[in-house]
Amino acid sequence: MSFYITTAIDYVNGVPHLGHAYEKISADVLARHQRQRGEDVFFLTGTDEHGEPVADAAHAQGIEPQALADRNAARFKALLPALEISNDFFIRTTDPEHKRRVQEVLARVHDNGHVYKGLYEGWYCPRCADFKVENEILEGNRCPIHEIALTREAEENWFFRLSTFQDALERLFDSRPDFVMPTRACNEARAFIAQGLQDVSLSRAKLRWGVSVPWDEGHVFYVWFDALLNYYTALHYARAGEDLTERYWPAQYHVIGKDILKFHAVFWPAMLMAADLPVPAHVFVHGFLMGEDGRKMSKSLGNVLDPFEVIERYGADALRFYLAREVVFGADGNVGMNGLRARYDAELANELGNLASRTLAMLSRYCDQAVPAADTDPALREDFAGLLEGVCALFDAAESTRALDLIWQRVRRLNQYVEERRPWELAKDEGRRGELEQVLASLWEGLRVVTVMITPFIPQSAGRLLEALGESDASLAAAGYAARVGGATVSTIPPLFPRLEDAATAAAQP
Ligand code: ME8
Repeated sequence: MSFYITTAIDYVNGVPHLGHAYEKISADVLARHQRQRGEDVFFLTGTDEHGEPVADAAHAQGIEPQALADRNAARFKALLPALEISNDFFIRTTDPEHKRRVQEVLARVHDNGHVYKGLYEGWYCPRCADFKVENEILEGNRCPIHEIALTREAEENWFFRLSTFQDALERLFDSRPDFVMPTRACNEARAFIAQGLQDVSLSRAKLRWGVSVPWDEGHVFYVWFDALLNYYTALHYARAGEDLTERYWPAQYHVIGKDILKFHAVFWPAMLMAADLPVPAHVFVHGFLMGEDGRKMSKSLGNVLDPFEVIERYGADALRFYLAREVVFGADGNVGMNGLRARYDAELANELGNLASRTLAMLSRYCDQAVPAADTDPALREDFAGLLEGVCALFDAAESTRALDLIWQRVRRLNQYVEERRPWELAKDEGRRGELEQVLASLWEGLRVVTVMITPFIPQSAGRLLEALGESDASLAAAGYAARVGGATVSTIPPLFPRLEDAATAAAQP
């Protein structure tokens, strides 16, 4: 089965921040899990480069929009490998292939009779690049998101007949209650539709920085339609000489933040229907990251979690793990350096790190690095029964935080098993050699299983650990807890998650 997953594409008027990193990591976890299941995955991310916010920011710096876009797109792109994001393509909406395809699709929408020319007048936020409807506007005609003063704008432009899709959208939401996930976001989208949909402006006459309207060259498309179409256009040119549309369209998940719900849950499916294209399976709406004090992160408040600082000090896996574990996917969460440090110490270093070094050390010391050929302990087998199915079922519902919790319960169970069975004592008694071998074989198998399953969250550490366990198969087909094991050769490795006081030294190592 094909599994196409996308993130929002980031505005290049600013530089990447933790919210951007969080979204890319969250989508990456889903993509990696599906690859482990053997699905045919395509994972797209990129940058949103047209529109007023970018043009304004460029002019404020005295440079051309393209120069600003080039500079900042490079920073967004560079963030991806640093976060171990496994995207298959990076789209920039200034790519000529994207622009051509946007024109083709929207010309079809025009030819299908869904656009008309009219006069638009309303309150406009240049930061959102969006007109605001009366009931959203804050006192003093301010933007509900940016709180800045809105400007009164009137211009002749092309309109998309969104209002005529009212019934079709209601039917879509009725027939597919999980079209927008989670439920809270779905309800919000439905409430927006229930208010009654107004037509939306599709083009801008004043702006030059955008994709020109093919049937009226004096206009450029409103940046949101250009941007939304990235999910579709990328498949046409992501692979040279190949069109991936048939293979991957429609997407399984568009992963987005809650501030851009209306565009993805309402405008986007209507636009696709207007272009005779199938709509995506799901729009998944994640929450917002806030500081540990519950306030929006800001440098002046000193509650910022800087992704680059975390990566440098603890590695990308620690950041990925912390965000996936701390912030329930689909809900808001408070994050910061204190919380990260606490989970790093307690969970990564003490629980998983310790389990790994103990298991590898005991197999080296007592078994000469060879995993004993033995039946695994039925008690552990029982504790692992249903784990794979449980993790997959949670991932099917995009509940990655709960999936991680299920895996983590087994990490804790394995540590408890070590304490219960005390292999170092068994090793003192030659008469209990069989027992020792069974305990170590069972531990090895448990550690192998959790490592395979946790790979999407901490890919680099999991890869190192699997290699040390002498087992290279990271597919989920290999993630069942076996009744009998043996034969692999383990090796010992430096701590996966060095203790904090050691972190600086470890970072200095090659
Ligand atoms: O909205 N916590 O771009 P963008 C979590 N270009 N997620 C956050 C966040 C936070 N504190 N702040 C932002 C745009 N995000 C458009 C998208 S898609 C066709 C066009 C998320 O750079 C935000 O919700 O403002 C969005 O999903 C993504 O980062 C990009 O935000």
